[in-house]
Amino acid sequence: MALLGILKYPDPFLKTMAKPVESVDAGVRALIGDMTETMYAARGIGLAATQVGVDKRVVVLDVPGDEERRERGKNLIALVNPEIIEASGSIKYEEGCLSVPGINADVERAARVRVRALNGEGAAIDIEAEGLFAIAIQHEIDHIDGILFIDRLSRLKRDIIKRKLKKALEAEERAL
Ligand code: GNR
Ligand code: NI
Repeated sequence: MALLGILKYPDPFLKTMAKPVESVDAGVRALIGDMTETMYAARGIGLAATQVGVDKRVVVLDVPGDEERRERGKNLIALVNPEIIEASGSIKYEEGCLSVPGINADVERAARVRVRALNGEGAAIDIEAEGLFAIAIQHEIDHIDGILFIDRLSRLKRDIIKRKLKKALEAEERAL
């Protein structure tokens, strides 16, 4: 397994619409393993292949439940070619993203989703999600569609965040 680099905004690759996986072969399983290791190293609850520069429809998630302490691997799941087949309700949650470091903002999404996908073994699965799990699934599917959570904010909020990110990037460049 290997740690992968996580692309950061404004890397243009983050806008890539990823391609469906044709078969969950050894290469895809290796990608899932590397993405899982990278997600844990970055202390994320999810990671999409697009964020590590791979244009395949693959995401990994490990979202802790309500009561349990964060136990690594307990809720680990890989989703290949995930599709939301039902969505209902609405929930607002303060999101963050490993590709947009230092920024948090409220995003409104469906409160419950039903998702069809292949798992890491290539088996068809159908899962129902709510709460933070549902939010994270939608956030990751957005990534493989080339969408960042800041793209879901109002124009005004997005522009303020973009200005802040641009200033942070310039300060970083001056420090070099
Ligand atoms: O680690 C993450 N936490 C998070 C919190 C609220 C909503 C979405 C997320 S996903 C994020 C990791 C990430 O950027 N995945 O793409
Ligand atoms: Ni993200």
